[in-house]
Amino acid sequence: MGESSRKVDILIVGAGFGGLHMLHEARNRGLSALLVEAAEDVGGAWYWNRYPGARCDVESLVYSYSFSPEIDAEWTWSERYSGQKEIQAYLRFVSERLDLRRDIVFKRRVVAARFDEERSRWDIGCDCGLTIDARYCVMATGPITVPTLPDIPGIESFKGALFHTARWPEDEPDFAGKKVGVIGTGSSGTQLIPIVAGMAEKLTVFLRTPNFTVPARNGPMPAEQVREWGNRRSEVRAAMWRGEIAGVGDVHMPEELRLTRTTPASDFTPEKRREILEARWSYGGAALQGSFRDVMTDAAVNDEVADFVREKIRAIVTDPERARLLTPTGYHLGTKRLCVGTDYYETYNRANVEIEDVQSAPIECFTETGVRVGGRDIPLDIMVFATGFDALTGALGEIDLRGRGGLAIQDAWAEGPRTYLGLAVHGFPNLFLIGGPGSPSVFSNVVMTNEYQVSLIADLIAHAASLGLDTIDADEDAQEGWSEHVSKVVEHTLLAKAKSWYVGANIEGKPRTILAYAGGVPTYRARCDAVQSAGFEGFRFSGTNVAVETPAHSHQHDGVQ
Ligand code: NA7
Repeated sequence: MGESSRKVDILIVGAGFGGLHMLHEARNRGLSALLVEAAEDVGGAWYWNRYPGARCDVESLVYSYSFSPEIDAEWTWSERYSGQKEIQAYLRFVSERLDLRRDIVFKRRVVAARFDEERSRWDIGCDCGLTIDARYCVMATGPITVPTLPDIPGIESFKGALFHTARWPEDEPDFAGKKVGVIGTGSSGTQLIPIVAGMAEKLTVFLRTPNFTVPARNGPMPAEQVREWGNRRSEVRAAMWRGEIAGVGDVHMPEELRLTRTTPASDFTPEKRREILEARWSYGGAALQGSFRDVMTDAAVNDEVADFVREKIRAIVTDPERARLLTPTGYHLGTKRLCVGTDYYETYNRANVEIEDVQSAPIECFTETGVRVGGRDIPLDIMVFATGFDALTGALGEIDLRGRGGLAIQDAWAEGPRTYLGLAVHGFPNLFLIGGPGSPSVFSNVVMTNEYQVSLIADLIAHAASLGLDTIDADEDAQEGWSEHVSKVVEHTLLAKAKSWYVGANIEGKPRTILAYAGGVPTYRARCDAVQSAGFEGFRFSGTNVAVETPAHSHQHDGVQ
């Protein structure tokens, strides 16, 4: 076979955190593996989201791999919350360190994957004609990777430049002396707005729903914290798995403050609660959402935290009308992802920044020279869309993915995604998901849960091999049980009321269902560990009594040139 077709044990889609680790793990387990990536380099979401200000909202010390003590020891983060460039550099470093590139094909997009029932293998097709024949297929396609654009008439007539934050060009656009518009004030818009405001002649923010934004308090990583991390990382990560340290970090938070996240708000006096909120606001980052155990389950507690942020907004934004427009109302804090920013509200005190309230008067259309809002023409040289993603199901929906009987994933998930443990989909044997629907994914430190899923998938494949079987499918009842649990877990939380991408509400026609598992990583892990201890209960193993190919050297693919 030539370069246009490959045969491997395991095909992995996506070179982000999950996919790269899966490739390494597959090789370690003696499987021949190939990774296909649409971009021209590693990084996944961190390759594409290179807009000014793109930064992690989880502390970098814990937004990093733990599976290799060597990598952990050899890499030092320079900031508390790393920027996109540094995170991509880290993934490049890992790729070189583990010699991953030799099994990665870049600039190829998987467009079709069909399960061949007779051979119990996946036939995978890429946009360029490359086909891959693989026993197993792992979709490490990322939970938030497919960008969405609002449907605004006349967009093709606009003579200026258009950018989406998630498809940012390598050559940085020049904002100097330009009139720039931004649509979207979620995490991406919130990070980008202060940076662009500092470069553009004028910035107009087209604001629909104001978000709750907390200050990151980012800064250089203090040397003593790096040293301390070197001694404490295993202990901290174990505490994270037990739920004692939040997935977003809180790594250096004083113990007394950290523990308030496991205590109901009512255990504290109103004065003490205020003190805790102030301390967490000063600590910075999404730690505020974890101030008390019941922030996401008790509306009154949530209101207290939300009111605290609203007060901060009014204290920072000097113009009362702007402060009013920027103050979130009508939904609970955290039901839309809490934004972590730097100088976000302060930016609205700048003379070159305007707010257009597009909730009251939506953008009517693009014109050649800008946009029309409420009958007024607003001139623009550049419009930036920070308008979000078709989250969790978007990436798989773009692939012509077919399981048994030619069933398309879009049909299997017509009423919302159903998975077993977020790992597998009934009727799609030997297909595994990392960070996908029904897993903790975006409700967790996704790097940490991805790592756990990678080892589970590898163990599952090894288990099948030990049985001499080659086909692994999720049992339908087990899948239903898990999917019901995923829905039930949010019933008692405020998340169920969310009108956000967490439930597909940002995409017209997308079924409204909670897309990720909100039961917490300790519960998820306990459930998966129990399943594994019971011989991977809920999975069905079958096949032709052909053991998984285990080549002596991982880089020797069958028939691969
Ligand atoms: P988000 O959080 O989905 O934010 C998208 C923003 O775009 C949000 O403010 C939307 O307002 C706004 N939007 C979308 N369409 C429109 C139209 N037509 N008009 C005005 N405003 C619009 O995406 P992000 O990229 O910021 O963040 C996604 C995740 O990536 C983030 O949570 C991190 O985990 C990384 P809306 O709220 O719908 O009124």
